[in-house]
Amino acid sequence: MSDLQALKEKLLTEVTGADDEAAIEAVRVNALGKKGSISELLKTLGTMSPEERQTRGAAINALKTDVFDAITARKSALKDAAIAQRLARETVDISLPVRSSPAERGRIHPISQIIDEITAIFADMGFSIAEGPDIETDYYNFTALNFPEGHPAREMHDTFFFNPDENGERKVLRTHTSPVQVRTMEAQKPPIRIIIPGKTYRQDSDATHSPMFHQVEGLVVDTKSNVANMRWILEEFCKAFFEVDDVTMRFRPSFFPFTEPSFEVDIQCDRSSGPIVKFGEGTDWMEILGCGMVHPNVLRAGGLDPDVYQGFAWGMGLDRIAMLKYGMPDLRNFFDADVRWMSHYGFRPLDMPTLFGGLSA
Ligand code: 2NM
Repeated sequence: MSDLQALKEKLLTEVTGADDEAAIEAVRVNALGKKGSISELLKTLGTMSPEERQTRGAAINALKTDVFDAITARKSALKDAAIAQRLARETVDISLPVRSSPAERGRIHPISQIIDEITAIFADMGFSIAEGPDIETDYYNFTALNFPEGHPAREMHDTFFFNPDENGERKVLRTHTSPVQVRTMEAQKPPIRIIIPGKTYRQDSDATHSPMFHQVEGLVVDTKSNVANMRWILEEFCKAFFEVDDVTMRFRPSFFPFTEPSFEVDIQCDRSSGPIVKFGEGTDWMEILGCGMVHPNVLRAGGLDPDVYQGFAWGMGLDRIAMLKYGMPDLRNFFDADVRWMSHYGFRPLDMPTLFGGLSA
């Protein structure tokens, strides 16, 4: 076998043996590159006699063409194979469900949900939302609300007091949202129809009490506001909030410094069927809110003449109501920031409570 024949067989074996694009490129460089075996042979053409060039020269050129064609064919086959392999590897199953977006996975805390529900109900009755600071002065938290200086209720409320400032003034964490009512009366003329959702603070901590809790209070002031108006509003609220057609309510006489007369309101319910209470009917009563006609001293503190204006107000704690409405057994879970609890008890962010679309459906 001639040396050219032997080289051809060696190179063609290498071509067949190259099993990826890098390997075939290496074969090409070794044969046809600047210092490749065939390139070296081609360099000898110049030293040949014309006869030799006709036979051996033609044979070298034929070898070059055969090897080049073999490399080109192998290269293109390997390239096709690489593409086919990649297509197989990167196959996407478009029938798989889409992974949910953060906006779909996020959850609304039950307290935020309750506030949104209550806001939707009162907004429908023409109420606005009012807000105020969590850190209050003694004046707005107590004095303006008809708690006299030294009145035991100031201590009864288990208030969180700040250290006195340079003027000797002792700020408090508000024990109710009622200071906002006084601020609103100072700032705007009647008719006033507001609700005030917000955080409130008292020194109290167990399975049903947290030192930070939530309230919604309401205030209506006009020239002829009366207990009958208040009763209707609270009844409409309860029907909408507990999502029932009828509620039986009971108004018991009570006492608050800021209202006279004052009432505690119970709603009829049925606790016989487990942790989720049925509201509106049954044989049990459950206290849900306090209310009353705004005391003349409070109207005066708000800059209103009690001979011209009368008002009624109410307040309810949200945390216990949320526990009962949604069957959550322990209040402390509300503030644990536990994602598992939130994904179970939380609400979908795009299901906003409305009266026409359903509050908590
Ligand atoms: C309650 C119960 C009864 C109340 C009264 C006032 C104000 F400032 F207008 F006088 N705001 N909130 C009130 C009345 C709050 O919570 C149980």
